[in-house]
Amino acid sequence: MLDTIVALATPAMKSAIAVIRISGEESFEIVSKVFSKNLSNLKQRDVHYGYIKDKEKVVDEVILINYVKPHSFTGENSVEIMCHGSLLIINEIIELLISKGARLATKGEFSSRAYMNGRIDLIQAEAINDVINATSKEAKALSLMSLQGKTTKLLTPLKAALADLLANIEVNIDYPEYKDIEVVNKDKIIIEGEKLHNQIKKLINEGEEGAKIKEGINVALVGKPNVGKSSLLNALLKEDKAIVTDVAGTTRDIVEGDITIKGITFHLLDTAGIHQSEDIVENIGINKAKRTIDQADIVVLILDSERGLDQDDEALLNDLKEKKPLVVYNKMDVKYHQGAINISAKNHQVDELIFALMKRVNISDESFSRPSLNNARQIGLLKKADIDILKAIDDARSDLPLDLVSVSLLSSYNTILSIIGGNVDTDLSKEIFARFCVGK
Ligand SMILES: Nc1nc2c(ncn2[C@@H]2O[C@H](COP(=O)(O)OP(=O)(O)OP(=O)(O)O)[C@@H](O)[C@H]2O)c(=O)[nH]1
Ligand SMILES: [Mg+2]
Repeated sequence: MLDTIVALATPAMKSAIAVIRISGEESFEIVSKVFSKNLSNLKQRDVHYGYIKDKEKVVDEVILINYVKPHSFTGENSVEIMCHGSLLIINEIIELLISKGARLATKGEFSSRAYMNGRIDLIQAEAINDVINATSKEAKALSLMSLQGKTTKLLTPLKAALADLLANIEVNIDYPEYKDIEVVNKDKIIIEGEKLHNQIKKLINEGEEGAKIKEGINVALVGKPNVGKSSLLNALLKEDKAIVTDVAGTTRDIVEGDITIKGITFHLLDTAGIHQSEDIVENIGINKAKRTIDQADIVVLILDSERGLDQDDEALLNDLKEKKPLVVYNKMDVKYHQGAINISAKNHQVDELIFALMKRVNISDESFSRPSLNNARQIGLLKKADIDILKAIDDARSDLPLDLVSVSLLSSYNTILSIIGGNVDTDLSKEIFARFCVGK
């Protein structure tokens, strides 16, 4: 039997109400030992009013809800105690519950129990965190779709098509006498394989779009010293965050800030001016800037309109070639460069850059309202599943025997399943038996 666990579900700070959560087989018994009412024999969900007591001493007046398994978040008997939000009271109640047999929950343990008890799949478990951590309402909306199971459903047709194909191959090999069965040959595998490959590719593309909305875009502001990188950061943030001076080499550390435009969060990273320097401290900053460039999704290379392109700019342009930087002329109040992106950071005129950034991100409107498999784990597994499908198509083209081709298909199926977190063995046999009366 698993331990009964307890944890504070609301932030550990002073508030009007706090919620303490208990889950596990003995939840009702343990809470009954400290509550003014006996909950041991409860058969359905209910709300109770009463007192938490330490022997005869009243600790707090509370409302609690009991959930009877399997109808709770974790799938176990659970109790939520709503007490007054004083840290003293919260600690006293939790300590009391521990003294009566509960154990402090580890991080994510309630969700992991929900997953183990089949209340949620892995995609939903990940979504819980994403909903809590979302920094824009668009990102939250996407995560909420995953939590509601809409994202999991994206995999249903893929799973079914793969299971169909696998089941057909299996039956063709093992039960050749079975007459009703569709013949699976090399051509069929190639045709079905291509369809699967296209479906997965679409999911990957949509996932990558969703990831941009959910995770945001890292934008590095780079350039030689004094071109106005920090001024640009401040203008975009509409805040005096970074130090701006006319001394070259002002910025040393990375200065960060977020802006959200039309639902897309940009993580802006102001960097040290890059040039040949003898200064030890400045060089540390320049190295940090170079690392920031490597990790950026978009690099904005800022040039000084007045000074024009010089050797330092040319060197940077050359180093950044692979990153395809957005090249921006700052200080347009001094000089305007026709045909280029012009801004004036100092005067907060940055529209042309914002327009170019949005164009570069290029997210379709549907991406905001469409469920997608959009975290690194999900996208990585989709890519792995795709590689196996392509291998199966290749194997079929090379006339490999069906049972060998099906090895890659099965691997792809298992990978798809592991995105949801299903049990591979039972799942495929269930799929097969659902389709055929083999072995009846
Ligand atoms: N005329 C004009 N001056 C600007 C503009 N933007 C920035 N400056 C000036 O350029 C100088 C350098 O600005 P910063 O923002 O500190 O430049 P930086 O690129 O961050 O410089 P480092 O941190 O030293 O690499 C300051 O004197 C700014 O006031 C602009 O749009 N027009
Ligand atoms: Mg600076």
